[in-house]
Amino acid sequence: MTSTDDANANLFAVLRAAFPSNLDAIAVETDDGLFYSWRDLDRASAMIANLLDALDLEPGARIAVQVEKSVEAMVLYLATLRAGYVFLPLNTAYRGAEIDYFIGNAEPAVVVCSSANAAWVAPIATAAGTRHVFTLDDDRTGTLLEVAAQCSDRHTVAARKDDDLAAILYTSGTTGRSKGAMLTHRNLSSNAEVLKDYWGWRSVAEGGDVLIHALPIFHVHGLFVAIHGALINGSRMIWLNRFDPARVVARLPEATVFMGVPTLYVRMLAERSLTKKACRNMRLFISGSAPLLIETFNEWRSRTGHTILERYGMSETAMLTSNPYSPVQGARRGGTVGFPLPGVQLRVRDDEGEPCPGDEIGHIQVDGPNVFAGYWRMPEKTREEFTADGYFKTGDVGKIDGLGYVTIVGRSKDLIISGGYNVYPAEIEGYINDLPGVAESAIVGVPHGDFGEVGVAIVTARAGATLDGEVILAELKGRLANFKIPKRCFVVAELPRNAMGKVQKALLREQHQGLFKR
Ligand code: MLC
Ligand code: AMP
Repeated sequence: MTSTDDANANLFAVLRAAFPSNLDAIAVETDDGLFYSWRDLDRASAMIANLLDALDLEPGARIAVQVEKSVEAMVLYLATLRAGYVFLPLNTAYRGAEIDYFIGNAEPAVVVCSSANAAWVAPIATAAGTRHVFTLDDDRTGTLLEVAAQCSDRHTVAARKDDDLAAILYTSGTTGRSKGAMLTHRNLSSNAEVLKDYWGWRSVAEGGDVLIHALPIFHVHGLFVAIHGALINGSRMIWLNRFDPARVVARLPEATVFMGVPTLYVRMLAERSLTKKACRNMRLFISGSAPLLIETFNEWRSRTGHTILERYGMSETAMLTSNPYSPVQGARRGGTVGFPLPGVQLRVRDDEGEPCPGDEIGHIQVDGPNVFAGYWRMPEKTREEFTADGYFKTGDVGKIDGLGYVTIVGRSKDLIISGGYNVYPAEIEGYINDLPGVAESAIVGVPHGDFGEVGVAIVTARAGATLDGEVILAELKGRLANFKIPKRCFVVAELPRNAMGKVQKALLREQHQGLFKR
């Protein structure tokens, strides 16, 4: 629901209003046996919000956070919203050069990192002008909690308007450096409200839902779709700090909703304990962030009796489409991402920007209250990514059939999605090309049974130099997040090129597509 003039559009206020009336009920139960009530979430977020307020930060200050997953890390997110600042989550896999760029670009007033990383993160933050560095670990320790323990557990939610920023999510780019997608309170709350209805979340009076939360909380899927989904429905969460397929399957009988990227489903299918009986109380399995193979969709249905609901979204837009929840709206069709969500306008255009006739394939463009406010300090880039009439160019290629189902058939952006994480070849090629003896390189995505798709590097040497693929990969480790490291590296005499001199990535993909057969 969007706010009226006198209502507070702060997303925290929207989520807080949905807490159940019994604040002593359990809100989060961790897999290692800790219980947090709704009152705990309220009080702990108030304490951290008071800590932030006491720092006297400027309006719109960014709070950058690179910490291991924990309930306290989620509370830090809620506290940032509550105090009206801008949350900037960072993947825990990012290393020095990556963090240096994000902190330098976003200029956060506060950085929160794990104590294990503080020795290298704090100097980067200080050099970028960050005034406050705190630590937070996944065992409820760290300076953030020590200071917050001194703060009051009462806090008035900061008043924010629809278009005020709530979060910045960095997404890599096909060229150049990462861009910070600016998301407003309205972007996030409108999406949460729509999904609440669309996915049929059950109120406490209807028996309530229980979500198993097993995703990382530094991306849209785990941070927004899953956490907002549970909170805005007053639903309990079973919380795993790390995805462990056996533990998720063991907790399924107590749960009703699960969200995962396709790799999570593939790994759960490898568990013999995954049976119809284990899923007897489940209401809904949701998949997204990467294409779900039809084999996985079918195997899941025959093993569990449940049909996975696949949906499609992006950092810049939160959720865009979803297969139907209710059979009245239609069947859940494997291989499609369903219908545009209520309020989302989605269209398919050809290379010239003209409408694609019938169900022809073209570029997916979107508009709606969920579409972001632009890239942080990149007005030019923002302009390039929107059409003249205000639609965002997703970079995904797809089609809409006669019934309205959207299918994603590829991407116009040179992107590999590996286990739900985005890897941009241009970024990795840049690092490889800087290594001594390298003439040039190409990274292509090839099918992989576990991660869906993984990167493979094909490299050529400068005249007189001798290269070793294993040594190149070892060089990349430590500089780049581990999920970006190509799974194989081949040294070849030359890269195949077309008549225009462009590297033929399609040919390289074809040559290497059998490397990681299921
Ligand atoms: C880990 N590795 C990966 C990888 N994850 N490599 C490629 N792709 C990945 N996704 C590396 C590890 O560092 C390790 O390398 C080796 O691969 C084996 O790791 P593992 O132990 O099997 O990995 P694990 O820690 O279990 O992590 C796998 C995973 C994780 C699937 C649980 O990747 C994950 O949580 N993915 C979810 C991502 C997600 O939430 N995406 C949402 C984006 S939002 P080495 O060298 O150390 O041995 C979005 C919008 C939307 O896209 O629509 O939702
Ligand atoms: P991110 O930038 O990390 O938010 O990733 C967004 C991208 O993930 C989208 O542009 C799509 O390419 C991809 N994506 C998300 N959901 C799906 C899905 N269900 N099927 C295929 N691709 C998806």
